[in-house]
Amino acid sequence: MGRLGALLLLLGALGALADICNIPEVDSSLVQSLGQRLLPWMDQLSLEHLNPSIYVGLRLSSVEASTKEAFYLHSLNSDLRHRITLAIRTAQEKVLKAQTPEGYFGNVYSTPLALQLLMTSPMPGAELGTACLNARAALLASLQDGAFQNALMISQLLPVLNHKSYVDLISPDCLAPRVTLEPATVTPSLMQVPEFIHVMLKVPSVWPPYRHSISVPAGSSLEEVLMKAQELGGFMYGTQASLSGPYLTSVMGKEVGEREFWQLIRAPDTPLQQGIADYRPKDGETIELRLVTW
Ligand code: B12
Repeated sequence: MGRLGALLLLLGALGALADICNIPEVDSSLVQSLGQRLLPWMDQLSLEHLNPSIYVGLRLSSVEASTKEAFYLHSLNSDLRHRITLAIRTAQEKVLKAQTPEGYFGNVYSTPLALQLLMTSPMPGAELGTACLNARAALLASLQDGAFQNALMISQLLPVLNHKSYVDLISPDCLAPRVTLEPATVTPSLMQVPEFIHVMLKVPSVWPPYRHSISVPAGSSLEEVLMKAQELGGFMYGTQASLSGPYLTSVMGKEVGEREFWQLIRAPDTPLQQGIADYRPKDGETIELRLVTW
């Protein structure tokens, strides 16, 4: 037997092992009488009675409610655009209220998604255009400052800079020309002795409280500071992978409990806007890891 024969035999054997969920045919009069029970419901077209599941259930069956069906769909659609418009308007108003004097909606990292929402529909009577222009200017300034290093954050910003939002996924323009990306070229720096910085790392909420000055090459991330502290001894930490990067879950063996998290603070009391992998402390900074509830 050749290789092909062996492969077919193997696939056949696997197929024989596989089982499927098969519902044998049900008496059609039973299906019809079940469908008939929905008919009176399809006459109830008030907002509180309209139910998308009724329409979907019928459409995915072998029975139909003739003209009632089209009318029901029409009523559902008008109710749903109304509800969605209301929900979008409420969310848009909240986002606009959260604009900071610099132009961000919330902070720099919530602004891309906020802009995607604001782009989806016009708002009568609101200064939407100016608000979006201010947010765009603030984002571009942050982008130039190197604030966008996190893959998730970049992925939320890219559509905005291309005048797109997730709503465009409904009918993507697959034929629109796109530029092929090439990896960025990094010019190797001349052999330089790395400059070292000192970061004070403190964890007051454990006993005995931890407080040490950690020396790392300039440009290191907070995660590299934590690694160095662990390497030096007397400090321990643990992380969990997430879509935003490594999430700090334990410090000095203390795992977070229900609704608790290890907050990253720049002393005296500024919560960081980036995670341990992205935040790069400056020389002389004090970083506190604080166990808090949310
Ligand atoms: C809910 C939330 C939290 C909750 C998470 C609790 C929970 N178990 O649900 C709490 C309040 C604990 C939290 C903490 C922090 N958060 Co938060 N958080 C969010 C939020 C609103 C939603 C995340 C989510 O549910 N995603 C959806 C699920 C499906 O994806 P996921 O990957 O499984 O989600 C997990 C991770 O996102 C993780 N997580 C939450 N926040 C952060 C932050 C970082 C840096 C990392 C790596 C992981 C992480 O918790 C989620 C649930 O397990 C986002 C905003 C957003 N739009 O994404 C901000 C957001 C991700 N958080 C942010 C920040 C900065 C933090 C903190 C670093 C704040 C601080 N100074 O301590 C800490 C994390 C510290 C640490 N221990 O590593 C920023 C990240 C910005 C960036 N540049 O990456 C965001 C985007 C908010 C913002 N606009 O500033 N956060």
